This record gives sequence, C-alpha cells and structure tokens, in this order.
Amino acid sequence: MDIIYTEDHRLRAAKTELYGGELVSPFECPERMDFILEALKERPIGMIKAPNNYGDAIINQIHDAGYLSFLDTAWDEWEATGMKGEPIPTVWPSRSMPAPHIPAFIEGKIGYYALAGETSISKGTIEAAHASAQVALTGADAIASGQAGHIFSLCRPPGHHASRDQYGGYCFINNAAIAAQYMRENGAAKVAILDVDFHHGNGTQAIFYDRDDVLFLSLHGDPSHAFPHFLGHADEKGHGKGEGHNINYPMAPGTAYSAWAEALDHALASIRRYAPDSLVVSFGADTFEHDPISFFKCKSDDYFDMGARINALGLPTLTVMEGGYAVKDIGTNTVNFLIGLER
Ligand code: SP5
Ligand code: ZN
Repeated sequence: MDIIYTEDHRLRAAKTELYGGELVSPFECPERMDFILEALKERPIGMIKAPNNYGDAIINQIHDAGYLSFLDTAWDEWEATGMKGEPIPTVWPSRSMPAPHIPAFIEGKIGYYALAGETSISKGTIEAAHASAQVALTGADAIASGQAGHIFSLCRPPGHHASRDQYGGYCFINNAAIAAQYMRENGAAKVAILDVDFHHGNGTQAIFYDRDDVLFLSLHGDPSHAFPHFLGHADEKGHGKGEGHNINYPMAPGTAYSAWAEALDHALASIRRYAPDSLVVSFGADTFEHDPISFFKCKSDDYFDMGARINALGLPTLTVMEGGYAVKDIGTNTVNFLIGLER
C-alpha cells in the first residue's frame, strides 16, 4: 500500500493547547508523523509519495467560503492586534446568544468559527491544513482511478472534527469528507466513511447528515463522557434523504477491543448492505490503551485484527490519518493497522 505524505504538515506547530485550565504543549504535534515514518521505515509497506495539487474545487464544495477566508487571514489579523499568545476563542454564539451577524473583529470571528477552545490557530496552520487536504485528495484520486486498491493518506493536521464552517478538535479542513466527495465526483455512486478514531467524527457527520450518497459510521467514546461532548449519540441517524445513513456506536469508558470489535462487525455489516463503490477510513490511533486523552483499551496487537476485519469488506479503501497521541506507540499501532488491512 502506497503512502501519501508531505513535510508541509510541519507548518502547523502550535505552541499552546488549552487543557485542564492550563496552556500546555499540544498533543497534536509534528513529532507524531516522525514516529509513523520511523515505523514505516522499519516495516515498509509501500512507496512514500508526495501529493499532487488538485486545487480548491472539492474543498469549496465541502466548506463554507466565509469560513475558508477566515482561516486564510486569521493569523495575520490576530497578529495585527498585538495580542501576545496564539488565537484561542473566549466567547461564542450560544443558546442565549445566537449569532445574527458575523463579527468583523478577529476575536469575535474566532468565537464564531470555532467549535472547541483547545485548538490554537498558529502561523502556518492554514497552509498545513491545505497541504493535508491535498494528501487526502491524492489518495482519493488513486482509489477513484483504480490505480490502487489501498492507499494511506498520512494527513496532518487531522480533519474529522471540522464541519462545513467550524474548526476544533485539532481539525481545520475535513480531509475524509473531501476524499469522499472527490470519489463521488469521479465515478463512485456511493461511498462509505468508517471513522474508528477514538473521538466522534462530528464534522464528517454534520457534513453528510442529509445525504444518502455517503454513509457515515463512527465508533467512539460516548459523548456523555468524551470530546466532542455534544454530538455522537446513537439516536443521530441522519436527516431527510440522509435518514438511516448515519450510524453511531458510542462506547463506555474502559471499553476493551473485544467489545469494540463487536461494534465494528455491526458497522461492517451495514457497510456490506449499503454496497458502496469505495471506502474511506478515518483512522485514529487514540483507541490505544495508553493514549493520554482517551479511554479505550486497545492493545498494539489488536490493530492487526482491526485492519484485517475492514479488509474483509473487499472494497477499494483509502485510509486517512486522524488522531492518536501516545506518540511513542503511534507508529507501531498505525503500521500494525495498515499491515492488518492487507491481510
Ligand atoms: C483528531 C482528534 O483526535 N481530536 C481530538 C481532540 C480532543 N481535544 C480535547 C481533549 C480534551 C481531553 N480531555 C480528556 C480528559 C482526560 N483525563
Ligand atoms: Zn481522536
């Protein structure tokens, strides 16, 4: 399986994350990629290729124009105010204060376009996010054109928390959504997105919620106990034409692989019934037992089995990298999954 990767992810190197009431060094850091590259060097599974440039056409279909231009200028506008730290939202439109107008001042715009406050926007973030989207598009093209049966798009920053017009959860542009949309535009009548990151893929769910041409399934920590806290419950099943095309599997703190894999088998049965032309996997290694911000109990060897079960679908499959913060183990766990996928 070939891997799509670019060093441009390093342009995203935020200094701060708001965590536990403190500003800490971000969990979602460039070193994550170094450990994955290292593991791919020890156990090569294919060629590592640079992304092509597909421009903005598909990105513009998935994201709001005002949101994308906000991201383009956010850092410069923030810097121009003379504020010292990195942009973090401090006030949001909310139940008692819905936004009738989009603010003009950067502090208000950040609140308007953020869905979570842990994620700082740093200089270079939007450039890295666009490069990450091209990594996803290049993988999607290889799958859509039939050049490959499996591709790993080693995306960073991740994407699945980003909605049409909001960033958060370390995500700015929704790579998996853009990959699925590319496949739809290039020969696939139906695409399934299977999200196995520890966190609910709220952005991907929201983007496809009223569509029946993209089936979204997510296995994740129960939002009653885990980020993103407000979306990802089992009763969210899609809307309108999309009714029945959104399937959530929230799971309790302490869930071990055996119970997790039962939910996976249910999800795989739904994918078989849907019979998509291709599959996008949002892969996060944060289901690992030692992940510092998550609460599942998957062991390193379980990732082989996870990959093998998904491979049994027999579908052209693009795997897109999402989260995973046990940095020393992220390479082992990710490569175990990819090897499993080819079993
Ligand atoms: C892509 C991805 O995995 N994004 C995850 C973003 C999660 N950010 C919020 C982290 C808050 C964690 N609180 C955990 C408390 C554990 N004691
Ligand atoms: Zn995650």
